[in-house]
Amino acid sequence: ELHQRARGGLAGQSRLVEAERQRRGGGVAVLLDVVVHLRVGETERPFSSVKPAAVHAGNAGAVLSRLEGAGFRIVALRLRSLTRAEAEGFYHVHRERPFFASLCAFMSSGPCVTMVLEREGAIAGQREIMRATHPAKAEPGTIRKDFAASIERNAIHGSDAPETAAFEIGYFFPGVELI
Ligand code: FUP
Repeated sequence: ELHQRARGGLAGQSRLVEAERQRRGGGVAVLLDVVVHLRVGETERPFSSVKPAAVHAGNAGAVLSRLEGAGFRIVALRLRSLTRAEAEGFYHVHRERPFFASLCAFMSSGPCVTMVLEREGAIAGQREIMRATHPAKAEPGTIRKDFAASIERNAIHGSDAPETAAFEIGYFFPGVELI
């Protein structure tokens, strides 16, 4: 059911691109396809989430401030507590890993601040400002170095590719029209 939801999000994105193409007039469809894709390529929209330990510690505002300070615009925002099943669905690529059960227990232990961000080069940019998965390996001034307690409680999640961004946005903001 959770993957159905995510697929709905993907279909929604395709519908938006199609609607934009129609709005601009179907006659020069091929050229417009190129324009639409170039535009999407310039400004990216990754999913982002401040994880429960960082929210619990009162660092959500500071993390958002770092993101905004680095030029990210918040285009969707929701505080939400994940059920265990939702956490498992979100991290399903890691289901065979030894840390999976502990990670999902942690991710469903309290509210997350879930977001969609926007910026040019936002996917690589967010990975840069988050830095290494393990906070001990991250440089000072990065979010994980400054706000994370451990590799599991590492303060923030950020999409690592356009495909994962589409899946994650569909998963957390199903049916939401992003402005
Ligand atoms: P990242 O994309 O940096 O969030 O890292 P991964 O996709 O590799 O891992 C996803 C999450 O699994 C991490 F945020 C934290 C958790 N994890 C562990 O708890 N232990 C590990 O050894 C590796 C990852």
